[in-house]
Amino acid sequence: MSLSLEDILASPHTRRPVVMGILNVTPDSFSDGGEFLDPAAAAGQARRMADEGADIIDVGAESTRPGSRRVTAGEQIRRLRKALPAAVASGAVVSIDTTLASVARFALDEGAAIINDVSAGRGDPAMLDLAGQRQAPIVLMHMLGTPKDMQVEPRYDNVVAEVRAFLAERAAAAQQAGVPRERIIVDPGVGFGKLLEHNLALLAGIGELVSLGYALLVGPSRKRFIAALTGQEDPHTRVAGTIAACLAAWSRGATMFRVHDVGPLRQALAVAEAIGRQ
Ligand code: HH2
Repeated sequence: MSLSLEDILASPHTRRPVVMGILNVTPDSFSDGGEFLDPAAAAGQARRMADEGADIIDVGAESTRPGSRRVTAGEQIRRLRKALPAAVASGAVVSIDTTLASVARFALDEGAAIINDVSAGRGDPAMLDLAGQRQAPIVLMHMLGTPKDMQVEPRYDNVVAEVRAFLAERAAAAQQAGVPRERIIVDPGVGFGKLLEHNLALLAGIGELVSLGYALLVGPSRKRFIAALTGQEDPHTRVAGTIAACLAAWSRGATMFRVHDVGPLRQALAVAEAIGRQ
């Protein structure tokens, strides 16, 4: 059984791991672009991920891979029209992966419950106000620059301290806009303006981000840093590396995991959780 929204938000206290399955209705996502653009394929994938144990289905209609092009609100909504009801019908809680308030509003009206904003409310001045008005839980993610330029020489003096300060500031802005503290989820943004050393430092330093007191989500799924460590050039073959990153984050206090491969992570978490209970 997938968790309810309230159970999901309580995960930092209960330590029940929350798995967010990725549904990209895009032609150009880095690992699954074009696979689920067709409405029947999207519906099948939503059902499959829910069956495999996804608590949340994260539906996105714009790729944020390095160098990707922006997609207008109208085009995102067109892509979401069939995929969103299919995700809602899967029985899992649905989140909308967008930086545009008009797209998030459409998704909330269609049954989505969570906003996943990789710009942490900086992409659209109306986003945090929308989350506040609707009392919608919101994921605030760290990104250095924009998807267009984020991988061009990212630099930090202390990546963990800088990401921590950023997330604290954005969470305060969300609360200012009326989002209750317990409805804020923070995310270090693996791969968003980060070199290998930055991604590893952030995963190792998750405990310092957890100490902010918000639910913590990580999204290492199939990302490039795994290829840098293992030589796996095909993103579909990065499942084991994804699981290793999630378990490392879990052991340091993260409770929410955004992945493409729900079944394998669920199995790994079941074992890690059982050992942790001893
Ligand atoms: N990563 C991606 C997209 N959205 N949201 C959060 N909160 N955290 C992440 O790490 C994150 C995210 C990128 O991955 P993907 O959706 O697989 O690719 P694309 O952006 O190319 O669609």
